[in-house]
Amino acid sequence: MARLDETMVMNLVKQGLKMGINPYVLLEEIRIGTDRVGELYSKGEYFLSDLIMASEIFKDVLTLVNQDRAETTIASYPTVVFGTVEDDIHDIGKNITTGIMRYNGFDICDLGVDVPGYKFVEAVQHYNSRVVCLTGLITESFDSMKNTIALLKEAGLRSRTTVIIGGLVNESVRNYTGADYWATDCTKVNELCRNILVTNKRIVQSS
Ligand code: B12
Repeated sequence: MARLDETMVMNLVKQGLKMGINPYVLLEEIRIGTDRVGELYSKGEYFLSDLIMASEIFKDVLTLVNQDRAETTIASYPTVVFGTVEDDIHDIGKNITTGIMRYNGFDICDLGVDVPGYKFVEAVQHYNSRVVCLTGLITESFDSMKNTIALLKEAGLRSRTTVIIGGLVNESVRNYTGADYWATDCTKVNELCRNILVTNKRIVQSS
């Protein structure tokens, strides 16, 4: 993956599936590869096109792995509303995260990028969702996250929704925006959502 050799990645994944390796283990390997691509980009060894290429390979792997899983039962959880917040168009991480979540059986309503707060509110109302995931990578996105959460509160939805933020975020951003959780590791979100949705737990209450 770090060499961006799509043919080799696809062949290895096919081989792994044939050998009965848990597809999630394969996906995790690929994700670690995408992190390596990110590091090489940060060092100036890779270009933006390489990052985009990595996300395309990841998408193809997800398609392959999901085909293989067509026969298995997919657990049914309430729809998770996901989107990159207003003014922000970064979606590589969002696409990887939603891909992994879909693979894990979550039904995702992906609103796309540059999503105004009211669209999240409408989607939560429409799907009766209990989890909202917001992606943001630029400083301006923190205000958009805060605004989205304020609109959820205004609509009377905040107490029954858990808001998880991801991207270039940390505890201070979580605190500033009023979100319940933050995560930069997309694999953590599955466990988190399962806990919230299956056990009906809302661990941090902020409204
Ligand atoms: C790729 C990229 C772009 C691409 C985006 C392409 C695309 N389709 O996404 C393009 C070229 C379009 C772009 C544009 C801009 N960018 Co840009 N971009 C990046 C870059 C290089 C990589 C981001 C990325 O995709 N990383 C890889 C993914 C996999 O990581 P990730 O998004 O963090 O996602 C991971 C986790 O966070 C998690 N995750 C993601 N979302 C969620 C959500 C939840 C709920 C959870 C649990 C987890 C989760 O899952 C992923 C895997 O673990 C970063 C620099 C960097 N090193 O981060 C700058 C960066 C984010 N960009 C930056 C800037 C400034 C811009 C521009 C304003 C540039 C400009 N002057 O025009 C514009 C903004 C346009 C806009 N309005 O949004 C700055 C932001 C600085 C800041 N603090 O504001 C950065 C940090 C670069 C820098 N050092 O200056 N950018």
